[in-house]
Amino acid sequence: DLVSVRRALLSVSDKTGLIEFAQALAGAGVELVSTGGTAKAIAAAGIAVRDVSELTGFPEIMDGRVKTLHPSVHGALLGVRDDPEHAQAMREHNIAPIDLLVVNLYPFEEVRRSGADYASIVENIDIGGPAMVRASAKNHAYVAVVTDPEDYAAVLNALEMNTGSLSLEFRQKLAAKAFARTAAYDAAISGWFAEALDIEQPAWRAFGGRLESVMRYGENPHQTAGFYVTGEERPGVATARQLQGKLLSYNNINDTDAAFELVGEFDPAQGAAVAIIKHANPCGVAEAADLRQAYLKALACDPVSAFGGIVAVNRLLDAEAAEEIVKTFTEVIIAPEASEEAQAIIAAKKNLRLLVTGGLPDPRKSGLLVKSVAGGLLVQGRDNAVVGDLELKVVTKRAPSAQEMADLKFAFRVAKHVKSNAIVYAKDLATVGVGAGQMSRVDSARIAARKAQDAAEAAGLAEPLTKGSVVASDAFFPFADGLLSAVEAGATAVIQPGGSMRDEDVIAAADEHGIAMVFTGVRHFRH
Ligand code: 93A
Repeated sequence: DLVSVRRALLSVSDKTGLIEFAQALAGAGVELVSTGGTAKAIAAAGIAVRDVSELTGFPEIMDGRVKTLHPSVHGALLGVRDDPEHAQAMREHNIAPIDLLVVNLYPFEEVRRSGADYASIVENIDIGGPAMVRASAKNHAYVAVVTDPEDYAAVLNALEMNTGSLSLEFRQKLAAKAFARTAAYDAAISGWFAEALDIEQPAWRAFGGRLESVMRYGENPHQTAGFYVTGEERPGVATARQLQGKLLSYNNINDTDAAFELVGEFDPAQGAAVAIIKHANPCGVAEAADLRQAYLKALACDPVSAFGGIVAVNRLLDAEAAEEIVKTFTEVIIAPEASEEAQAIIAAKKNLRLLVTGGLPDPRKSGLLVKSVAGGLLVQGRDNAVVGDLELKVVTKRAPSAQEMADLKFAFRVAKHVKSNAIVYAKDLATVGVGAGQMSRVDSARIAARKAQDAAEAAGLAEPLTKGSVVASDAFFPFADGLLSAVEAGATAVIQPGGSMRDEDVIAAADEHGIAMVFTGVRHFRH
């Protein structure tokens, strides 16, 4: 079952880890053959490498469109070594077998995402790469094919364990991965055509979507993942243009969506809004006169959690805001647009992804939310209730002041985007404490208050930021305890749906403490 690796052909666009890998292969006595750019990179590192043109006796032509598409290459990859006729053909045509193929393809997906022009996207459709990958994967009985730099270490490890050979089981796994890669690659190409030509091809559709990309992994590294786009014309992560940075991961896409849907709640004509998201929950949201101020206010809510977060803004990203954002390690920035100066500032952070959407999503628009359960799919309409459209009912003796009312609406808008049970403290149009995802509402209230306390201590403030704040709850307080916890934290006004059997108790507790409370009549569960 073992194949002894004597000759390798390397042809890679993504040159990550290439030199180390080539060095180790050469060190193990493997003869290296390579295409133009790859050969150049290997030779520049002082490693012996032969150009594929030497093998084919044919130069690379047509700007590299034809470089490996040659019988000497494909015969070397496809020949059945044990078949006397194949062996005879190889001898007759002077075809030296290739035992290891290392290829990653022209970066079609990245180029497409970067918003390149039609001709550049077409030029990045790799033909020779997939042909070699498929040939080697088909002939895995004799050839090993590596399509992911992440696998270089495992290949070297396997070579060392088997003294220069690779097992059938290992080659089979590599072949399966290779075909998954070419399938995803072609799906991306056909998907691009569908979009460019505005045609629908039902055969690609699954759950009303089309496979946009296959990610390296899902929520965790041991899970596989793909990204389907539905074609819904909603400015957001699925339709955004990525101006820079690595490809988005599964979690990045999920969090970026949460971030942008949240800032979509804030009308840019009314104010600049910023949301910072971690694990799909906001750890800071604020509205201000400009984005820089809004970002600083949002960041102050929970600067510890903001590290490695996703930042969404509701206006053109300007240089002043970009300048502040890059001071904290951030994974993704998503904005309707970004100024040239802002782009230049962000360009200094190579890995930071910048996405521009061309607009904001309409929070009132209907749409579908899909979630899977064992053996089924749950489908519901998007939560498109907006607090500004609701009839708010003051239920306490004291009515909120104008400032409290503005903060209450702000907090309820944010609470809609926080995993239940959601408690959001806000002050001066900025969150000061967010409690998310707890099984009891009172725990969410306590966590939000404690986070506000932590933020105050970190900022060297004498008082917790919840002092004189307002609080929003995504669903009714079933008992007075949640409300009392908010009172204890220093909140002066409350917004919640109402509708509990014990509303009277909760209202009485509010009145007793001089709290102003409004009912929205609408709940914002989010799980
Ligand atoms: O333009 S191609 O479709 N024609 C080919 O014959 C060919 N052979 C390899 N693209 C081809 N490749 C691709 O070139 C590989 O898949 C790899 O992505 C890239 C490596 O080129 P270089 O070594 O010049 O950087």
